Amino acid sequence: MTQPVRLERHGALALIVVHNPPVNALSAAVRQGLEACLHEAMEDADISAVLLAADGRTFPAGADISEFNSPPQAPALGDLCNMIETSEKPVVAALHGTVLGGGLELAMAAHYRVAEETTLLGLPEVKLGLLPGAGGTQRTPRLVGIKVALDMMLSGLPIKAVDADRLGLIDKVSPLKTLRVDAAALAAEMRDVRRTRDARSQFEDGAACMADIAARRSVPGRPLASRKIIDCVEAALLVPFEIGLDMERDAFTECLASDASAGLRHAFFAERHATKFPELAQAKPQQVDTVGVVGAGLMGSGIAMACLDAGFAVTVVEQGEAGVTGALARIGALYEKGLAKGQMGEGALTDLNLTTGMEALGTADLIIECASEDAQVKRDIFTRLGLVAKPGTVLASNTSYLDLEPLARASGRMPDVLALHFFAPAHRMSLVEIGVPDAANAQAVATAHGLAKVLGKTPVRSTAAPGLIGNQMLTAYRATADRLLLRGAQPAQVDAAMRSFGMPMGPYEAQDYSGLDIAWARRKAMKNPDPEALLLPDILCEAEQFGRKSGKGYYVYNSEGKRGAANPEMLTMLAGERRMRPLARLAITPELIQDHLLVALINAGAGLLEAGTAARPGDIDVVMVHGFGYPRHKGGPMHQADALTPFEVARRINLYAQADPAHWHPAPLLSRLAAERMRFSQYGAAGMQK
Ligand code: 3H9
Repeated sequence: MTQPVRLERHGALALIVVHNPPVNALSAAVRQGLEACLHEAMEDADISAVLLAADGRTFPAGADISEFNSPPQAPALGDLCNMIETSEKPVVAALHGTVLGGGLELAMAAHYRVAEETTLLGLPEVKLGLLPGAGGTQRTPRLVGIKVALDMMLSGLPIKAVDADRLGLIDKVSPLKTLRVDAAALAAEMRDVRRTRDARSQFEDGAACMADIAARRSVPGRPLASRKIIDCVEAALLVPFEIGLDMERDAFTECLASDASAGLRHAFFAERHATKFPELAQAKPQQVDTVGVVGAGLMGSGIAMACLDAGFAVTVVEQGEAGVTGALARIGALYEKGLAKGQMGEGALTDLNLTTGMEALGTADLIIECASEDAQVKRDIFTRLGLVAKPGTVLASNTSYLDLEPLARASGRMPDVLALHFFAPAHRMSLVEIGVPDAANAQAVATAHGLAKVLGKTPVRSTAAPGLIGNQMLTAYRATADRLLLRGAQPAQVDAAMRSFGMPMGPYEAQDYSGLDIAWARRKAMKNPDPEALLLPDILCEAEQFGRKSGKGYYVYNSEGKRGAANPEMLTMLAGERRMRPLARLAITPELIQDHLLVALINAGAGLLEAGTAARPGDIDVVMVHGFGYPRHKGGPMHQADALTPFEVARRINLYAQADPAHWHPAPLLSRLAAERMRFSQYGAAGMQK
């Protein structure tokens, strides 16, 4: 078995190499290997200098995040850094790839640093609800100053090698392919050690440093990790190095134990697991050069823009000259906006072909239908696509609610049809749900997955069940919010409670924003409408109060679309419906609203898992975070379910069901997990059959 760390002797130079694919994370085995190799190099009289490097795609990209849920194992990364820094023999770090977190801390403890020109260097711990915990808060400001150190740690964003060189984070930039040679030459040249802990020149203007710290501290609402970063950086300025390290260790331990860090770490791994589709092991994606888009309304133009921006040639088919002109205006506006904000490259529209003729899609490798949510319209489009698309073209629908099977049948190409469900605005939102019908072939799925990755999106697999994962979750969330309205809550109370929970918008402001008529059209087309559903949204639509676009909905809006108070007519309608349907009133509080909506989401998620619509609880969390702005630091509803325990969630739902049995139906899987005292994360694992 390959050792995760090896020592090679090159004359008087000890080359210590980390080999722990894929990203050389500093796991316990790597730390133990580093410690052993460092000892060996230090004790060997024939060795005069040490070069730290890594195989593969990167110098360590940080501590091994998967170890953070278990008790720490020796040696601590911080102790290794101290060992390197206090070495009497010069230690040079040869950096490439993404030198992040603990990897950069290791490098900063070395006496000299050389980085390949394409290297990115950063301290992204804050994105995991943490702060650098191996001396980073003390060494970074000593090397680059308080301002840059705080910028790096509070944003978590990496900097380029050339900037790191200019700022003093590294000593030399090396051209591609010559890194180890250049670093070895530096190691041979440097006779002295230069310890970062002794550097004070960045702190000469103490008053300016303190002013910078005070300015950062005055920003309200900073999360725990950010506050601790500021405290520790201040300590770097004010207290001896060792005391600063102690403060950092305590702060790291506190952050590691926080719910926010647990949620963010869960999100990190859930995102990576979600993109692993079983089809990727069965088939390779087809080459996609040209994407076809049928229908360029709001969604279609966003999708077209995202594809153009990613470098695809895009053929958009619209109806009639007016359709083409409208599409051009919408795509053009997105392009201009993106260009002005520096989010888009110039010339992205060069590869756009706007037409009214479906035949133009004959050269497309993947076609996304984005017509209105009308089953007949979509069926007709798929019939045409079956005739014009070249063999093997992936035929995707952006629908989430409609049954895919009739569309696939209409095309005559069942294996090529799937759902590619983008979220609005499609060129910005990071989620794409891929709805996979039973008949879809693996290559079509792999190709759709490949497209989503090239677009920089997070693809999540769902079966093709109507609503996929996201809209089934949304339906449950809204239905429970509606139930609370019948039981005494006002829409504005629900919205305020969910904003303070961390959602970007409450459910009613969100519906007003996107337009109440969309869901109304869907309800009217439903074969079996829910007899318990709130009638208020239908009553509003019948009164042509569709939300922001018509000036009235749950709220009133001024001529610029700015939201005002609750719509008094809506309140009268709601009061009327409550009289017609007397349900036991609840003592409404923000906590009660938040709890009802959270357990409703968990219950719906349990149903999706049992139905097989979602493969993993984490997939549901990724959909909620990326599709609906669910607060990332909470991890997602299924992560929260495990933190509460399914037993507790089931207890609450059963309690709510006693008061309102027509609405609450505990999902069988939730009840089973509760009875067996198990968690969602164990679902499907050994001991529990799906
Ligand atoms: C830290 O360092 C704390 C210290 O200050 C103090 C300690 C005391 N650990 O993203 P990818 C896995 S906190 C474990 O798909 P990419 C990842 O799960 C850490 N595993 O590739 C995936 O596994 P799988 C600070 C990790 O090319 C595989 O590697 N560092 C870690 O798109 C490939 O990942 C960070 O926060 C890790 N640290 O992006 C950096 N990193 O294939 C976090 C990755 O089984 N990592 N994996 O699903 C990243 O930002 C990206 O992974 C990176 C590569 C840019 C490195």
